[in-house]
Amino acid sequence: MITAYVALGSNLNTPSKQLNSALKAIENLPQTRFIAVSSFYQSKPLGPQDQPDYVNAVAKIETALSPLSLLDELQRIENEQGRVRLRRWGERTLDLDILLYGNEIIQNERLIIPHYDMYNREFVIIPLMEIEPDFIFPDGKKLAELALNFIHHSMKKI
Ligand code: ROI
Repeated sequence: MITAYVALGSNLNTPSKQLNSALKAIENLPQTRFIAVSSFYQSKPLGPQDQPDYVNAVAKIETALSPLSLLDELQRIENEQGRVRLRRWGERTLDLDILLYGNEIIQNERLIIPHYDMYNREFVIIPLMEIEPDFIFPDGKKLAELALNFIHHSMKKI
């Protein structure tokens, strides 16, 4: 079993409901054990500001699925929850991104792991910090050090 972290985000159609039903679907994934989820955070949009605030969280799982099978399953969940994405960097019903998959570095046309921009996103780093404060990234960076960049973050736990 490989430990993986999944970022959840939504800013349409009652975001916290979207996250809750995605978490139920993640709990039911084949060959996968659900370990933990962070609090839900309300965050200002990264991208165009004329869109609703997001709700974000990070989940920890253990899985025997390959990275691409896990991606397929997460995309299925996005689609089953009626995913809409109105524009690039714009509002969406549900985003499920694989942040990390063990210590693997993956550069595939469908999948880049670690997530290419996770170090810069407070709505990823702060929830991850909540569930894994001692985490060290595959490149040796310490999560706790990155989190110092966001100590004055404006996200509210909801
Ligand atoms: N902004 C926030 N706050 N949270 C997200 O999950 C999120 N997801 C996105 C973009 C459009 C980049 N902005 C976001 O995909």
